[in-house]
Amino acid sequence: MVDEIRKPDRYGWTLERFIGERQRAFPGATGEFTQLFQQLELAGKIISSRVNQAGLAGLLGLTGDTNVQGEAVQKMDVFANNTMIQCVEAGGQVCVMASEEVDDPIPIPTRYPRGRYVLMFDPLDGSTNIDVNISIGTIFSVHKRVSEGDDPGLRDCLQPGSKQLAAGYIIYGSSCMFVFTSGDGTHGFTLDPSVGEFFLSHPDIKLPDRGKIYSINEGNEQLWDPRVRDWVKWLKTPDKASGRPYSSRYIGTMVADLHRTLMKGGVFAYPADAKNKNGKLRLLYEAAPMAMLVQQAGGLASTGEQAVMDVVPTELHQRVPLYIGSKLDVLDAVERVRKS
Ligand code: FBP
Repeated sequence: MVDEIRKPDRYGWTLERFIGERQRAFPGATGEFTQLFQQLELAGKIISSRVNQAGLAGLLGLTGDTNVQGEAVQKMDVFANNTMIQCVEAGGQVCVMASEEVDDPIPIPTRYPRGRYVLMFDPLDGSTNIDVNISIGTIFSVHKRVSEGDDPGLRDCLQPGSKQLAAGYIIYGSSCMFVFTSGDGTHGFTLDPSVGEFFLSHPDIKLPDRGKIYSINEGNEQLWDPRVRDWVKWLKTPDKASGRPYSSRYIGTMVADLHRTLMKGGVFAYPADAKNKNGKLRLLYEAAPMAMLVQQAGGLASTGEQAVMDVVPTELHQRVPLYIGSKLDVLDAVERVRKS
């Protein structure tokens, strides 16, 4: 099965066909999973087209509101958030959603059927880069419903990353790509706007065990724990044998920094610091989905103390420190920053 997929004709394998083929391999598959991905795909296409025209469509700039994270809300954040909800809520595959832009779990209107999946997402990651035409993205995580009865909600959202059925991101960059995993490798699809379809372009992405790039906001250096400072200093210290010094690359959009890390290897980090006691990135719809994607591509994701996928969430918008990327680079980081 996988070998056949590795040899696809690029223009023959759309995202929909790829997922459909896989679903057919599952006894009892109902097609609901494929339908959910069709809705995510549609949301990605709509957001991509609007991102490309944001300057013309009056969608740049702030709304004047502040979200649950205490961040100024961008007009495109609202557009992307509404688009995700509207593309998914009526399909009948999802029982509850959660978004970075919404305080509480998002119920499915009672006029629509509820399904067995839970969808959590960051509708537009990299808000600070929207207005300056730098790559941004949408991140999503899919779980199975755990609650029974008529009231799906927070309990269905607060599941560890290891329980994810699927995870992915859509990057709006020089090209628009849909990168996802459903636990059987990480695969990338590129949007051909002239056809309006995502085509398989990066089957079975694999990170090198060690990279040459480190990615961290060094502007926070003074706020870091001395162990983190020492680790970054170590990465910059020349040592031929271990390929140091590493090069520094930091875009400031997690999706874009992780996409580069998936393509080229290396390590991305957003540690805890004196200002962000638990780091900045959110567990359920940023760190956990990225952890599943990277692990399925042969890499690792740690909080510095434990695997990101093992963190049991207690709050919808909780944050975690993050060290993620090539296996050996993340192990080097953890060895140096670990407290316990
Ligand atoms: P949102 O834009 O979705 O709030 O995401 C947070 C984020 O922008 C990440 O994409 C990025 O990695 C990080 O914050 C950048 O933070 P900083 O500007 O502190 O380096």
